[in-house]
Amino acid sequence: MPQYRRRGWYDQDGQGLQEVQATSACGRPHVSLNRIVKGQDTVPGEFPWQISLQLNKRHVCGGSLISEEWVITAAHCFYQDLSQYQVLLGANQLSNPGPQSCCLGVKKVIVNPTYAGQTSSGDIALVQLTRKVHYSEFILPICLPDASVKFPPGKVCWVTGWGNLLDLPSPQTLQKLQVPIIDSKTCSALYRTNIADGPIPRVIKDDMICAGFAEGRKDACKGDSGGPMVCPVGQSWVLAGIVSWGEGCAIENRPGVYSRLTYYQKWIHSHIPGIQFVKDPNSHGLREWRDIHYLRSDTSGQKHPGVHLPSHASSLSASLLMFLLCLLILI
Ligand code: 4AZ
Repeated sequence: MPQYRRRGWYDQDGQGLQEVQATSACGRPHVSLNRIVKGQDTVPGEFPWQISLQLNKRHVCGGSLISEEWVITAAHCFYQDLSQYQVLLGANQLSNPGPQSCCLGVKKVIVNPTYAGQTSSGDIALVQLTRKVHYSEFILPICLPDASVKFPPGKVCWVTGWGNLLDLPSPQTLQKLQVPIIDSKTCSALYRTNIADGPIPRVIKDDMICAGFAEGRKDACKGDSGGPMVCPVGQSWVLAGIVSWGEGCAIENRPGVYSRLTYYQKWIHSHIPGIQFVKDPNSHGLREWRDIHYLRSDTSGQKHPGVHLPSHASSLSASLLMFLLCLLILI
């Protein structure tokens, strides 16, 4: 279901035929993700948050639209002067982006300060566009997860990208791949099997999340970097990871490693205060049950730091003391 009010067609310079009035709902593509498309090609509008980061008009990385003027991508995509970068939105076929697409310049890039070169932590960057985009059925933001959202092992998510364009036949249609989440301990163990000397780390850090297949064969690759790995949470699609690194691509025991979005909620919020983060509606029941359990533990005498007795409880004990005092006086 489209989450914007559609008044007709438009162009991105505002000089178009008619205009689309968009209300900002994230993670709800007009085109259903369940639609089966032969092979791994996507159809236009299926992943409307996907952008192509271009350096001197050449695709270098993927990225995701997160609001009308911000894109999120990998830190390792930036190695040149900002003026040489552009962001292409609303495209499905790179060699034929079409009138629904739009190319904007980059006003500002905020690279995470912990990023220290390839395969390091902090491979995440915020990109401010030179102006706000108009949402359409081909240009919509992805939801960002609240820090509390869990992406359990085995959860099936999607990674998208144009990959290495040399390998992608014309018209270079955006590719999609289903990848299950792999827990970090298992992923670290996989990365320690058959190790060769080299700079590849063997421990998956807290700000990383793995997804893919121990047997290899299917994976994201170089030109997919910075692009989205999205998972269903409640009724929306949420950005769980950003394509970051891997030892080669689609190699046995070397699944894809992504920057973990939940780790960066505070950092993103500090730079874009107005941005929303979605919670998992299905985890509420568990939280309520846990709260009840905690309350029970409290009444059974267990102490929790920061838990104070409610004021009516202290006034009750004061009244009891007064009653005992009166009783003593009477005796
Ligand atoms: C890269 O070099 C890269 N197999 C990105 C993703 C993967 C490997 C390498 C995942 O940007």
